[in-house]
Amino acid sequence: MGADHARRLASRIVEARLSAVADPDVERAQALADELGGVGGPVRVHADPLDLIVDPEVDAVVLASPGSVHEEQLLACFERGVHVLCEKPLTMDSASSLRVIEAERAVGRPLVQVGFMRRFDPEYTRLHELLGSGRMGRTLLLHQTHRNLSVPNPDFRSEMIVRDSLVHEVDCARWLLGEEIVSIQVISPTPTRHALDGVVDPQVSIFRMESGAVVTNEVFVSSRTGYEVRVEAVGEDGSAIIGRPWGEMYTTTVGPQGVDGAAGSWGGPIAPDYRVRFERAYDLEVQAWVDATLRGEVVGATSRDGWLSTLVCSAGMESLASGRPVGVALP
Ligand code: ISE
Repeated sequence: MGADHARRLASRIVEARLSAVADPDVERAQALADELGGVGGPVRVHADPLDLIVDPEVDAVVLASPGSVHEEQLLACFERGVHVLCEKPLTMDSASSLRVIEAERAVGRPLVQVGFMRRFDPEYTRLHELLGSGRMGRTLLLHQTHRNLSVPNPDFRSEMIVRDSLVHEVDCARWLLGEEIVSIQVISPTPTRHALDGVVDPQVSIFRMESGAVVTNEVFVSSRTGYEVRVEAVGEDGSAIIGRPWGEMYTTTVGPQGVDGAAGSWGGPIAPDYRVRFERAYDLEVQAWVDATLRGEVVGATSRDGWLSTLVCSAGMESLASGRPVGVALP
């Protein structure tokens, strides 16, 4: 994801220049710097992200590191008072997210945007506007589907589905409905034979919202079909679906060898991963971050949104273990 954002910053985002990259694997960072250095001027290379954060050439930082190191890196960004786009999850638990929020407040101005890129996806923003307009009446239900092709990490664990994947659905439910999640239940169907040993995949979870609305979520990260993310919203006066794999255009092909009378079929490719499916959303997200940073503002999901999603995911992990609904201790 870091390389993806670096390429985006170097070539597609206006009013920004990629000045440095950091990776403990310095050879990898150097190869990226060599690739992108020609595009917008030299790119400095650091092995330690904390050195990048204090590099005088750096005015703003994108963190695409694992969530477990976000707290330390965010605090270093606050020390320098630089804006930061931090990939989700903000941190791994509520206590560390709260420490981040307090440190940001101590700086005296908001600095963090959390990388919930779906808030910038054109289909999601249309659905957000529609639900907010009230044209479908009150929203009663959301059905969210989130499938990944496969899991690249041999150390993958069931909790990562909650913390790294379901966290998007948590943010979308809160943002689309404009209210908080009050309880979560994670149900474990029979795991696919393609899941790693001991991994609960797929998972179905149910959110209860403050208004009484219910959100159902399927997260299936070894689906083997591709990257599929969609939502159906059901209101009192209508329903709406986004993220259909066939998008805006529905195409058909003739039947086998064009035989007269044989029914045709429809179909097309499915995106292999989020970098492809949400490419436009990421571009819009990073451009909005750069524009807001230049104005000294923050757009999109804030550190508070990051904290609240972490809080829901912690309850989700408790429910994953027990199978029972767990209340979210909202402040
Ligand atoms: C990954 O970290 C993401 O953020 C993707 O959007 C999600 O689909 C995937 O499951 C996560 O592992």
